[in-house]
Formats: sequence, C-alpha cells, structure tokens
Amino acid sequence: MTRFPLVCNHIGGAYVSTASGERFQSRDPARGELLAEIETAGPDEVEAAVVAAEAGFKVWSRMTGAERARILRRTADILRARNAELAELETRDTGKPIQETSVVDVLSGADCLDYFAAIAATLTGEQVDLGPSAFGYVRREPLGVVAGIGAWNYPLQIACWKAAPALACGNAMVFKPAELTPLSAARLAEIFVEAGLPAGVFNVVQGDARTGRALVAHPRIRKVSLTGEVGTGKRVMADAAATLKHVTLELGGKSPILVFDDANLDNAVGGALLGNFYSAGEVCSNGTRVFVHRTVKAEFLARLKARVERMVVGDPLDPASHVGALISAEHMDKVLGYIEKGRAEGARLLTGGERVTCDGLDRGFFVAPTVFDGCQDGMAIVREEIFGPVMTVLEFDDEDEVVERANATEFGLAAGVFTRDLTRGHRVVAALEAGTCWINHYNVTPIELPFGGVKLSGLGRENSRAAVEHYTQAKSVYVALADVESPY
Ligand code: TXE
Repeated sequence: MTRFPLVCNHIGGAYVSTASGERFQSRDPARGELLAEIETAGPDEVEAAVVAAEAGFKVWSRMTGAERARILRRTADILRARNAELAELETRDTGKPIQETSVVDVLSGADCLDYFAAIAATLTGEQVDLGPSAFGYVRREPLGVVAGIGAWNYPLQIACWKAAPALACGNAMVFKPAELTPLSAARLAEIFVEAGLPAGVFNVVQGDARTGRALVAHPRIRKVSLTGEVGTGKRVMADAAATLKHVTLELGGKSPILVFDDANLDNAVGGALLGNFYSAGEVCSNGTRVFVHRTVKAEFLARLKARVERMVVGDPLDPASHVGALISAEHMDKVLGYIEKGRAEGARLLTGGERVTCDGLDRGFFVAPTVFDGCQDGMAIVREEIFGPVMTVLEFDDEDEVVERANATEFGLAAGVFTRDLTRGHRVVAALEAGTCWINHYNVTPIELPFGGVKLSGLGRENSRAAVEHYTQAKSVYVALADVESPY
C-alpha cells in the first residue's frame, strides 16, 4: 500500500514528532484521495513552539531591518522559483483550479514578502523636540511571539499575509493552518529555513480548533491574527481577553456589487464573475449580492448567463478548468442546501443549481456556478454567507435606495460599484459600510492597500503600512538635558 507522507509540526526550524501521536488526514477534494497524514499539535507541541519562537525572537529582533529584509526577499525568490510545484500542491489540497493557484496563491505570497521586506528595512520611530531642556523619541518595537491562524481557502497566501508583516517588524510567529489545508504552510516553513531564517522565528503547528484555542490561551503569545468565520472571530476575541492579547480578525462577508444604469455592462458582468466564481466562490470578500439597476437588468442577465455557461467545471489540475472542487463534502452539502433554500424561497434559477458529477467528477465535490435572479433582500441566500459559487441578483431603482439596502447587513467586508459617473462612484463608495471597495472592478487586492472588514467582518487590517501598527508597539522615551527640578 502506498505510504502517504506524514507531515509533522515544524518547530524550531525542523519537523518534530508529537508526543500524543494523534493524527488527522488531508484529502484531495477533487478526487477524494488521501494526500497525507498530519500529526496534531497538542499542548506539549504548542509549548515547544512558543519556547522555540522565544529563542528565535532573541536572535531575530536583534538583527537590523535590512538584515531581516534580505531573508524575507530570499524567501520570496524561492517561492517564485517553485511556483509551479507549490501551485500544484495548493490545488491538490484545496481543489482550486491550477489556472488560479499558478498565478495568484503563491505569487501573491511572494509579493507580500517582498513588500514587507521593504518595510523592514525602512521601519523607523520618531524624534520629538521638547524645548532646550529635553527631547523625546518613540521606538517602534516588536511585540515578541505572535500567532497566526489560517482559513482553508488561500492557505499559502494567508500564511504569508500573516508571517510577512509579523517577521518584518521583528516578531517570531507560531502559525496554525486550517486543518483542511495543512500542507503549504509546512512547505513555507521549510523555505524560510532554506532562505536563512533563524530557527524558531516561524513555526507551524497543525490541528483543529483545539490547537487554535491553545495558541489563543497561551500567556506568552502577545497577539493573534485570525482568518476565519465570524463565529470563530468572536470566540477567539473572547478567549484572547484572558491574556489581553492584541487581535486582528479577517472574517466573513456578504458583500454587495452595485451596477448602475450607466455602467459598462461587460465590465460589470466580469466583475460579478470574479466576485462570485473565483475559487469556486470560496472567497471571503465575494460580492454575492449583485444589485442591478432595473433598466439594465435584462441585458446584464443575458450577458451574465452566456458567460457563466461558458465556464468549465472540471479537474482543477486541468489548466482549462475555471471551477474546481469545493473544500469538502460537508461544505458542498452546505452550499447545495442553500441552493435548495433559494428555490424554496422563490428565487428564480437563471443557471447552474446542481452538483456536477460527469466525467469522473463524482469522486469530488463540484457544484456548477449558480445564479439566482428575482431575489428579495430577506431571503437566506441574500443574507447569509454561502461561501460557494452562488450569486444572487437583485434590482433597484435609485441610488439612495440601493445604498441603504447594500448596508442593511451585519457584515461589512467589501463592496463594488460599476458606473461611468465617477462622481457617483466616489459618493457611493463613501456611503458604503465596507473595509475594502472597488470602483469598476472587483476582488483585486494589491499588497499596497489595507485589507479587512468593518462591523462583524473583522477588526484591524492586513497588508499595506497599516499592518505595521498591528505588529509593533510604541515606546516613548523622554531624555532630560538639564537638571531635575523638584519641589521636594
Ligand atoms: O473558517 P473557520 P474556515 C472566512 C470565510 C469563511 C471562513 C472559511 O468568509 O467564513 O473563513 O474558513 C481555527 N479558536 N474567511 O472554515 O472554521 C480553525 O482551525 C482558535 C475570511 O477555515 O472559522 C481554522 O484554522 N482557532 C477571510 C481557522 O480557525 C479556531 C478570507 C478558521 O476556521 C477556533 C478567507 C477557536 N475557537 C476566509 N475555531 C478574510 N476576511 O480575509 C476554529 N479555529
């Protein structure tokens, strides 16, 4: 019988076996095949990872920013050199099409490492004149040992989006990937070592919520950055209170796309496709509530249907496939359940709406890209995050109405606006309750811009200089240049 690789926890710069011997499996969601067995990190492994990170932190935080930058850049170079191999690994672990993972998942991680390498080399505090008898300065210091907890839709990108700013600012990290996609973060740990990262600066512990909770509870971990569902974010924040940890939370969403009557409809359709069917819809910032002005809705739907029905659902390792497998059978059932709910609530199915099992796809978890028209704001498929290839189309008459309806949600991750009237574009974006907005595009996330949500979609921001605030702390220093005047 083929022995599948055993993936251990990567602690202190090397793979180490767990004391408990507890294991879980990772399977290819397109074929159902076993990919690897993974050792679960228990309390002993979490403690060992924190001890290793503390040792790594001592070395890493004493290096200059320029020295840290060189290692982060070298890591980015190795990721790019191994893009094909790592993209295939990510496709096998997530079910996402190789035509996506080979251009986004690994390369965006490399870009993130390059960007924060530049920040590492230019990180400064400030000096404040306080008159002739004193001056002050503010040191920007690392927090120490921090934790990252990832979701399963962009495993390697999420690991890089958390590790790059943390390490650039001089911290050491213990990272836990989602249990459904454990493989690429382990490879990142190997590559960091190859790039010369000191032992213990980046550690990977494997496991489910139990391992995640052990990280959040650990008294010597100073901060947690989570990517996950809203419910998980609330639990992490509650647990973090016991040790007063900093938290940044990148959570779920049910974001709106607004298509005005003067929009370029080909672009609006393109944006809606990017915002609903990339990664088979498993993207937190997806614009799954598409509001279309009544006068252009028929034309919008005609062009949308034609382009959706040209999309290829297939083996994600086939470069021709646009839509791959969902992450698990349970998640596929959840998505199919929402499609049934949409039908039951009276939404009109425009295209898709079923599991795809032809041509050997029955071994995996494939759902056709699905569009519902005639949706009402109160429907479950309009209010709840489905996290699958299901787009809801709603119609509106005027700007004030659609802005109010778009904001009528507890989420606030992202939003898109399609119009040729840029005054209207900027006015509407200013009124939308969302952390990330696009005018005449969707789901493009350059590393230079902050990313994150408002309301229940999260706390804090990833990427851009904003991330430095979350991975450093300010120390004020007052320097007296004269004698102490004291009344005592
Ligand atoms: O999340 P889960 P998933 C969101 C996306 C969707 C979800 C899908 O919108 O809602 O993530 O990812 C660990 N204490 N985003 O299903 O179940 C768990 O082991 C500590 C938003 O993975 O919340 C996993 O590693 N850890 C995002 C991680 O938390 C706990 C982009 C997430 O698990 C825990 C991508 C606990 N109590 C997906 N419970 C964005 N906004 O950028 C679970 N975990």
